[in-house]
Amino acid sequence: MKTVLTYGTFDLFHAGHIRLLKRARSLGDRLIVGCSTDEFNALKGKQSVFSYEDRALIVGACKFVDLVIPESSWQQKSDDIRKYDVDIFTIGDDWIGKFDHLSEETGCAVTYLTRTPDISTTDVKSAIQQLCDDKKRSILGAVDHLRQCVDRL
Ligand code: C2G
Repeated sequence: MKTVLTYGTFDLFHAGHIRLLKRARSLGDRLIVGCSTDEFNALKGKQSVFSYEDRALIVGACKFVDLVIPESSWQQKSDDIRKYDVDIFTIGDDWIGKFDHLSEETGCAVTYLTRTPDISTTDVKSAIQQLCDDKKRSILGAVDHLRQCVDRL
């Protein structure tokens, strides 16, 4: 039984997250995912749309995921690797090299998976913001048109 471990925020769950979890799971027989708590995200300078409870629920419902644990500190990785007897630590290559030290510390393999291009939670947030701005502009345009009509009465 090969155990794989990865971590992430997984906010506004998207295809990039799914592809990462699918490939991570294919490296072994069970996949454990450390989902960042809201407090830890604050430390990372991130604020999620969905709460930790909701993000953990969504990640846990993914068929590639066998167990979700809270991620509340940078230091917990080597403890988690020992606690869950992890064989492989993996994460997207936007973190390349950042966790190599875990293999020296724990003996587990460390591998980075290529990120899915052209999709990110930040992009999803900007797209939603754009939709809101467009809607607001059209409403303001309509109000302005109505005001002109009233002025002509
Ligand atoms: N990811 C990906 N392709 C994307 C977006 C994300 O493969 N287009 C991967 C990331 O590389 C990461 C995982 O999906 O492995 C989760 O991404 P985030 O939610 O952005 O996680 P992050 O905030 O980077 O947290 O201790 C490590 C941190 O918890 C990582």
